Amino acid sequence: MEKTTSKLQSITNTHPPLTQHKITLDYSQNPLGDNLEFTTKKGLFRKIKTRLDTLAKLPSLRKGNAKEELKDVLQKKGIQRRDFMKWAAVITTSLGLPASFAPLTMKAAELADRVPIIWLHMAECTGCSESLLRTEDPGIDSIIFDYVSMEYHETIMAASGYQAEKSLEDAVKTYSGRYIMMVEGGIPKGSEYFLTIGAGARTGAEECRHVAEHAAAIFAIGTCSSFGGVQAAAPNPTNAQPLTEIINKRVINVPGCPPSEKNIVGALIHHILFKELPAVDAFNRPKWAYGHRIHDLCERRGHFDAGEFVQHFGDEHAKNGYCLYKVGCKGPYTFNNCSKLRFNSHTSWPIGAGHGCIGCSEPKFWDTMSPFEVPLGNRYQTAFRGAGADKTADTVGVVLLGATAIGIAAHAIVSGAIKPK
Ligand code: FSX
Ligand code: SF4
Ligand code: F3S
Repeated sequence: MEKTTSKLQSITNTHPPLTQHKITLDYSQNPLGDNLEFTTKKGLFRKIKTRLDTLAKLPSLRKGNAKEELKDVLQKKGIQRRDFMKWAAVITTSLGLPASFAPLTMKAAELADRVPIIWLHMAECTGCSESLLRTEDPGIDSIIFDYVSMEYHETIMAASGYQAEKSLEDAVKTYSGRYIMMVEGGIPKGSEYFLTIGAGARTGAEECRHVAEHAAAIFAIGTCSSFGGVQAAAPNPTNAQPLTEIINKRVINVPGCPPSEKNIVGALIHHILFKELPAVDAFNRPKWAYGHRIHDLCERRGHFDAGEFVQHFGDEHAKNGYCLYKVGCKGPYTFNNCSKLRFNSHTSWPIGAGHGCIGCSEPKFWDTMSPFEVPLGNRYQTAFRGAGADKTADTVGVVLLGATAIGIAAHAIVSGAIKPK
């Protein structure tokens, strides 16, 4: 005891009280230079503002009503400034930025017409574009995608045939090194001619390689271009592959079948704010959008924890909004932000509508997560000597413990599945 006291005394004698320490940050002495400044809120704000000021000096690239600013476009559609501010607050916090940065997000949206976009369609259903382009009651996300400088997008452009190919070439040449490339759909590799596009019958892979060569940033929009998707499902007759297997440049994946409009627009706003690529997970998905499991923020999570499950679609428990795990929900294995942001201007989402998550933002989900209305647990070797999460839930006996066991098994599967590349 005596020894301890004397040791403590010697520490307090040699170290002045903490309150006497003055912490100063001298950026000129900092070996990380700008990086440390970047980590402070003020420094980050300054950095983004400088980036936006530079963009603001560039002319709008929109054709036609080029002088019409976003605020006028929103007003015409009956969207109030207050709604735009609310939208900006949601995007800002989703991107992991302080709420006080919302004015910067609004500015970034207003400058979206300074950034040219080339959007390519490969083998897919166009649901990813549809996620944004709904014409009935378009939300702010849809309007922003209408406002950007979309230089090439086969679904919405008027040109066709050779004229369309010329538009693509013109856009690549004019905006070389500046445009964002967004790709929707899986891409046949090897026998590339399973997918040919346009009057010149160029293969999808050729088109991707050509456009990627001059792109400033590349986004795979949807699970098909991110991971192969439905056409890459077994037996994958066309050898469809994700974009990363076709080109040799860094790709940010924005999966989902389809991805939500918020994740597509968020990816664009992040690029406008930072010009840099976002922090990503092991599957190159932005952490701001795919950092949590569906299960973590699900509105039915309380029922899961209480062991209250829908046993069959249409039963009393379904009417009571119980957890959908036993009718196949894959929310515990799926990383996405649907439970927080929902779809269609925040109106609903799969689990809200009464069906389990099918794991649509995960690699190979058509093969690994199906049959979609059957729980996954029994088909995986888990921490419970291969008994499977569902069997465990049924046999443990204590309802709460059963639910917890599913949670543990789900964690085990997820952490086993996610390995850095
Ligand atoms: Fe795939 Fe996009 Fe699924 Fe469809 O086109 S992600 S099939 S919703 O829409 O690529
Ligand atoms: Fe929600 Fe599905 Fe998790 Fe149940 S299992 S809490 S429905 S995500
Ligand atoms: Fe897809 Fe599941 Fe969201 S099915 S849309 S990741 S709730």
